[in-house]
Amino acid sequence: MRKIKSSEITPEHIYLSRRTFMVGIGALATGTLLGACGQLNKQPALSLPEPLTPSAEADELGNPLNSYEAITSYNNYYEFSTNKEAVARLAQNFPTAPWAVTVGGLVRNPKTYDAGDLRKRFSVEERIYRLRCVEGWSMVIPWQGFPLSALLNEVEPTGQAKYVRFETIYAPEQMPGQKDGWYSWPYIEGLRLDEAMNDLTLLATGIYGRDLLPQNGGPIRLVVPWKYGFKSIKAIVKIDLVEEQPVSLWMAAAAHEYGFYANVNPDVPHPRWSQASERQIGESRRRPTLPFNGYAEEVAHLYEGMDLRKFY
Ligand SMILES: Nc1nc2c(c(=O)[nH]1)N[C@H]1C(S)=C(S)[C@@H](COP(=O)(O)O)O[C@H]1N2
Ligand SMILES: [Mo]
Repeated sequence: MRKIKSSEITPEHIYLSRRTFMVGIGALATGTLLGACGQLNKQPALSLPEPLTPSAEADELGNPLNSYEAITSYNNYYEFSTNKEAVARLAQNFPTAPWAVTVGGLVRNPKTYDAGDLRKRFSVEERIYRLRCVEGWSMVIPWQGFPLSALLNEVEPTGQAKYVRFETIYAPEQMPGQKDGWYSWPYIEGLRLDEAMNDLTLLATGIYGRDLLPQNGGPIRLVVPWKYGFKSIKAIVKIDLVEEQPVSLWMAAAAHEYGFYANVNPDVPHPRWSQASERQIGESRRRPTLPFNGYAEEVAHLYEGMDLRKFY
């Protein structure tokens, strides 16, 4: 895979001049250090499990799958680092078992599951999905997982439940990024109940036939393929059915830049950059971004009558 130049991407986190300044200085200092002692080249490659062969080599639109190596080495996971290429190493010893996932709130059958049991309880299938990051890059990933609707049907949301709220583990001793006071940890995300019940919405437990590695949000994470990647929250420990629209970590940090709905939409630019095109990691050309990331047929009906500009 071609190395990604940092100049090609617009980091999600640079929205504040103070922060831009600090990140700039940090990058400079690191660059000098690396230049002086060539540290980067000395680091041994992380050992990865052997990926299993997926059912297809491309998604339904013909886009090639990204390699297991690419998917597991270029990650957004602010609990570990804002440097995508540093996440895998920093997360490599993060313990993903045992792992409790508590499902509660406005449900008839609240329950705490072990993540390992979840994959036995619900039938895990392969789903090849495009992942589109709000920063303008994308990947095609063969996930293993089960529809979130299967879990929700088991806990039975009450008539009062309107939204689903997801919470990532809070473990600052193991996740150095959670000591960064700029963000309101833990990471929170949310979906409207009908979005959560849509068949595309997946709780993922694996990639390329292997258990999710920590850098990809192991042991269990959400995947909502028609929304920008930040909605696909990693390392989930809590799922609550609620009446009010949840406030996500990104809305708390910069509501005007990261809306609740965050449906992939080429016609609505991010306040600081266009969303009209994207680059699939591993390629150099840019391709046009598709409405709802190419899943309009499955999900556009969820937003009928809504002003999709307003609900960015
Ligand atoms: N808890 C948590 N979940 C997260 C993030 C994060 O920083 N923390 N980053 C999000 C973003 S911005 C993207 S693009 C995807 C990236 O998933 P990947 O690293 O598996 O490709 O995870 C999302 N889920
Ligand atoms: Mo992202």
